Amino acid sequence: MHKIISLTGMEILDSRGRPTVKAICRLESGITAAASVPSGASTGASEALELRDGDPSRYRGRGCLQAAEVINTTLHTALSGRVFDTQAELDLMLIGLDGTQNKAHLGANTLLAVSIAFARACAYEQGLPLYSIFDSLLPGIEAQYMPRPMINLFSGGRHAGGQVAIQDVLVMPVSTIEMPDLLAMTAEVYACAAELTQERYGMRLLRADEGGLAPPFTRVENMFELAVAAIERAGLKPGADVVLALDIAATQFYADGRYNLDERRLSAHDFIALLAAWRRAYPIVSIEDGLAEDDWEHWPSLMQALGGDTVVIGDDLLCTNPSRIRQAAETDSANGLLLKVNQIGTLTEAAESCMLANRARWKVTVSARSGETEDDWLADLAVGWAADFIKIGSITQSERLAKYNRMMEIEGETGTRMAAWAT
Ligand code: 2PG
Ligand code: MG
Repeated sequence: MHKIISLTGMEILDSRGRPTVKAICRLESGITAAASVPSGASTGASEALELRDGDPSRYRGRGCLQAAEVINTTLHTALSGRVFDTQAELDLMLIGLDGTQNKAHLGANTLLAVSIAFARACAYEQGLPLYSIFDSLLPGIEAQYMPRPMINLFSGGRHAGGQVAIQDVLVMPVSTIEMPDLLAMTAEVYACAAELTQERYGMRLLRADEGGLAPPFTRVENMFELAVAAIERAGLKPGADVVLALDIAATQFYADGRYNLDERRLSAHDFIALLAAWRRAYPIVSIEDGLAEDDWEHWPSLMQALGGDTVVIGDDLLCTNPSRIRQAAETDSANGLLLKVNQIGTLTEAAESCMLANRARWKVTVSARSGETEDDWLADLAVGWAADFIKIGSITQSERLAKYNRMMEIEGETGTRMAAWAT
């Protein structure tokens, strides 16, 4: 039983210097907890909507003063003085108060900030770590292992000004089961990649939104070659010590039925063949958004070509939305869910998405957004929901490191390790 006494909203700034929302939840016991929400750049068309002010004279329309006001007035008035036994009770009330399919009325940013602030307040009240509270939202899920991080190395697309079409090349150290080793290996690969960038492109380092490196690659393949070279320079073996994961974010370069990659204009069929060729040529283990979000017709072919030995992840395709996940499972369009809680707007709905992915025996990757805050709840969520992977961004910049550091804390506290990597 948790009685809310007050809700407070604030506009704060995210890692891109753009406004986002923080909520503070106070319970009758005097316990107070806050939570901040992130925001994407390569957003899926089916994502729940953020409430933004739209006043062009302030943050180019991106202000969140109205969102803060919704928490201070509408949500505070409706929820304070009420008792909630479970997170689901609170979330259902938030969903009901909004009353739309895509949170267009009150905003997914306001609702999620309150949803998570309440979860954290409940954790404090019971003297439990936040991951235990998240764990209790998904009954039957035992967090046996820590999620394995896939870590941003190079960026293009919407995260780096579009110098190359593909959005992210990530590295995933696999020859360790401990976070401190994994981060040390990644730091070395990142340092080697930075040196190589300087040698080959003769430029000072430019960082993308998630802290990845963003040299002026002229072809997509240069990204993979440089990633492999960086792994080798770090004294590690590509494929055995460190593997690659890709976020193609294909929606961003799809138009009129064609995938427009540098000078290439490919049909879905040819693009799938190209992805399969990359998969053979480089140590790639997972491919996210390999096709556009509405190219449902071709996702089953992508799965047939790659699904046997590759995690075929839907991000914009699925938008953490239970109905899209059901559709993808029925049509065998993916075998991996990218789970971003703010794509749907409450913890309870995201938990349903996670449960559906588990039921379909998919791999689950809990993911940050390209615009993040210093809040670290994402690490607890990934652990509590027993995700296979966690995607936070590069190992630079405090909005990312807050989560990596929290992962190390949880590993230390619980003694849980990552599952040994099976090839
Ligand atoms: C993605 C995310 C995180 P954004 O596409 O997976 O990398 O990006 O938050 O911009 O949607
Ligand atoms: Mg993505």
